[in-house]
Amino acid sequence: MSRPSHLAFVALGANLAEPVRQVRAAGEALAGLPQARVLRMSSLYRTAPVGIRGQPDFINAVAALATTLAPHELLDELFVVERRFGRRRDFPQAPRTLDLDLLLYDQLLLDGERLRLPHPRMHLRAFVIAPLLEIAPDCHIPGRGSAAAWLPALSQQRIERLAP
Ligand code: PH2
Ligand code: MG
Ligand code: MG
Repeated sequence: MSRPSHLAFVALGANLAEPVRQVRAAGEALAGLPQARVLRMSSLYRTAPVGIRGQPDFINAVAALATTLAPHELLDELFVVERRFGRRRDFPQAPRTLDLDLLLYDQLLLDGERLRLPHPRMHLRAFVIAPLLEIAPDCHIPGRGSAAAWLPALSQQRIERLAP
């Protein structure tokens, strides 16, 4: 019997080594994941670093996936892609060639050691909410309400949509 399909949202981010190229290539890597299909990919956004100082701007995007993978299986696949892109974890929030964060998996609430869903800070980050709304304007964040309602509070965060 085939496994049911789930809707997952993944945030892509990079601020090292030609980040535009990294994020574009990461979108293609997501398309190559087993048991997952990219439904939508947002534009790329140039964004000021949040919560860290003295780092280059990021390139961010959000992808919507249909997947038959369970949340932890999907997380493992995202780590595989990060490693393939040369991600090292020197210290928390070190500059990165590629960061893939699982934001949402259906409307699942999860509070595990390895994985918390929804991503606990996603609603506070313009670099997540703006691309998310581009591909899912009606998106609801479990426990947080509509994603659109958070955007006005994030207007101080510098973010610029790049031309395709
Ligand atoms: N990721 C972080 C911390 N700060 N800032 C921006 N603009 N974009 C990111 O992807 C980002 C960040 C931790 O993963
Ligand atoms: Mg992150
Ligand atoms: Mg991460």
